[in-house]
This record gives sequence, structure tokens and C-alpha cells, in this order.
Amino acid sequence: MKFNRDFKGRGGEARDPRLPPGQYDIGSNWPVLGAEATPNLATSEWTFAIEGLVGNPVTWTWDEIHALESATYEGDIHCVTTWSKFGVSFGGVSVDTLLACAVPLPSASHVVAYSHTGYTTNLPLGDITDGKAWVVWEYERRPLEVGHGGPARLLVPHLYFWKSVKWVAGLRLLDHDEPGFWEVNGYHDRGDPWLEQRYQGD
Ligand SMILES: Nc1nc2c(c(=O)[nH]1)N[C@H]1C(S)=C(S)[C@@H](COP(=O)(O)O)O[C@H]1N2
Ligand SMILES: [Mo]
Repeated sequence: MKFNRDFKGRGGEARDPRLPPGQYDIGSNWPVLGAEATPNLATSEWTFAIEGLVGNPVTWTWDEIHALESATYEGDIHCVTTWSKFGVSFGGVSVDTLLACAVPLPSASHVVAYSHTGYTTNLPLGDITDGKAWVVWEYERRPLEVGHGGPARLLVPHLYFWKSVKWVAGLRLLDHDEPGFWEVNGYHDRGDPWLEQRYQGD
């Protein structure tokens, strides 16, 4: 069952190769999903920090992070609730650029990404390096809406979207894995949509 159910659409047409197993194309919609109340964060007070196992802990202000080399993501995103969105664009800064300033120690193997509201998620360091993650403040060349995590959110598009922390406040580098909000509540530790890693045990 698990192997065959996604090869063809309902009408028997070929399945879009951009669609991971068990997902559907939500088109132009973009649902707002969140565990906490939407915060109202002024950019004048917003900060982003990298701390923990780094040689040079850094905290950027809104102006300081905008002074870094900008980067964009154009591609797809996948929510564990089964919608995927194709060909979206985000603008901000690559996590590689941020980590280059903070200088991870050799012992750093994992991160906890956390928000200004207390939400957390865990990631292996290797899932946010080498062009796989961004801190973004633009969606389709417009300021990111507060409901979607504005003024800025983490974007880790190769994993399910719960890893993309809204209202992101920082990354804490660790030498061990430390499950976050959804991971302690039964979601998969890593969340690769192509492996359909939705829940613990998947
Ligand atoms: N701070 C925070 N970030 C979060 C969440 C949350 O509850 N709080 N939910 C996650 C989940 S489960 C999803 S699916 C996406 C939803 O992002 P969206 O509302 O922009 O679609 O944000 C992720 N980031
Ligand atoms: Mo989600």
C-alpha cells in the first residue's frame, strides 16, 4: 500500500515529481499554522543570536543582519499536514553566512532553533549548512507577514515546515540532540518529507 498509493493521481495522470509521498499541491493558498499567539515584534527590538558551542557568539540587530550578504531561496515547501507549495521565493540571509561569523566549534553537532515566543525545534548541524537553510524576511519580494513569522523566520525547506521556526530569535549549538516542541510531542526527530518522516517511528 505505502509503495503504490502515490504513483498516480486520482485520474491516473502522472504524479508531479516535486510532490513528496503523501503530499498534495495546495496551489496559491498558504495556511497559517502556529502553536502560540502571534507576537508583535518591532524590527527596532528584533534580534537574532547564535550561541552555545561557537568560538564567537554573535547577536545581530535588524540593521546588522540586513548588512550581511543577501540570499534567496526559490523552490518548494512541505508541511507535515500534507500540503506542499511549489515555486515560492524567500529572501534573507543564508545560515552559512551567519555561522561563518559565529564559528562553530568542532564539537558542535546539533542545533536548537528558538523563537522570540518560546517555540523550539532541533536540527543536526548538517541540515542547516551548505546552502540548506536561511533566515528570511521577504516572501515573493515583499516583507514576510507576521502570521508567517515576520519580521523574520528560519527556512529549512528540505525538511517538513515545522522545522522552519517563525519569529526566529536564534540558534543554540550543542554537542548532542535536544528534541524541540513538536519532537517531544511525537513528531519525527528529523522530518524528511521524501522519507515521509512525520511521526516518531516513521
Ligand atoms: N514559532 C513558531 N514557529 C513555527 C510553528 C509554531 O507554532 N511556532 N509552527 C511550525 C509548523 S508546525 C508549521 S507547519 C509552520 C507553519 O508556517 P506557516 O504558518 O507560515 O504556514 O511553522 C512552523 N514554525
Ligand atoms: Mo505543521
